[in-house]
Amino acid sequence: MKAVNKGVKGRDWQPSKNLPRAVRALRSARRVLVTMHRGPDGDALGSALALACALREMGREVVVYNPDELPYNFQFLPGADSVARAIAPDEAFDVTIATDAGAYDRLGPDVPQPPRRGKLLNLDHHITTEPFGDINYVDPEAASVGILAYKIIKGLGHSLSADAATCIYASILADTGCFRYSSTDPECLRIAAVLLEAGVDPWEMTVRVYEMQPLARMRLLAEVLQTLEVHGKLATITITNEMMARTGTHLDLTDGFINYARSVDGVEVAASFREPADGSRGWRVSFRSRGRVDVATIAQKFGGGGHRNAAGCTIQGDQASVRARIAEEIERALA
Ligand SMILES: [Mn+2]
Repeated sequence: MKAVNKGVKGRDWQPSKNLPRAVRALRSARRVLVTMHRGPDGDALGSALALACALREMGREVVVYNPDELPYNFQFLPGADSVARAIAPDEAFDVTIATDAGAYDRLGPDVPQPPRRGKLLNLDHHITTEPFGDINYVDPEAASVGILAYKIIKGLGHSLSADAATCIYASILADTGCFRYSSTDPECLRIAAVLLEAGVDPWEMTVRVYEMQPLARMRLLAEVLQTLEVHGKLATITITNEMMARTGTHLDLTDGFINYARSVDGVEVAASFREPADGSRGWRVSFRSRGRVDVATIAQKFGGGGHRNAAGCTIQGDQASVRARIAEEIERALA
């Protein structure tokens, strides 16, 4: 649900210079930690598992770590069943890879401090990402971080297994909305062709990712769509704790709801408001743009980040004031 950063000015990440640095670090590594942003999505998880698969095939010892629940529709990916929720305090690694993270503080709390984490390799494509790695292989024009994983596996001279290909394909599906968003480019389509040759079955992937939805998710969607409001070019939806309790769902099942708001004819920007769960830091606000408004810039004003057409942030306050602050920023951007 991401990208279209093409033409957006940002830091010059020099991905073609940093790819060989990433490959070199992994070539000499024996123990590798692979992690990703908390509350992982299909790209974060798919790109992490693709690298884990390939590195294990190459004889490396790999730990994949995320403290949070994995997205229900990507739990079938090879290696997802062995993602660790915690890391023992005495563990040490030669390289730690972070995929799709955007910022160091989006990683889980158990990522070891230096020197036990080894070289920190930041793999990302967020336009707003921070250069927190020892090596930052960042390409804001990459359709998904899985594309970067693909290039690293190739760079290591390893041939792509069906398992690694499946994980990369999942990451591309997740971040291009099944090859629909403007992040879809010739490069990801060419790589997708190679993934099919490596054994990926597109229909099977579609079924696993999109057509095995829990009934409770559909019930929740029906409730959330009742909250759809359209004011000019801005559409909003709201997800409350009560709705989730009533339908027996949890946050993990709301991914993609916001696209229904953006898909209304005439809407330029959609925002979704998730009520804070007990103990969380505030309202989780997600943004989607059709392309005219750069929502990454808006999210950044509230301490968040993302891509030009898909971004998010967390804001404290009551619902009315949070909505008013967001609406004001979006209306300014639309003007
Ligand atoms: Mn991504």
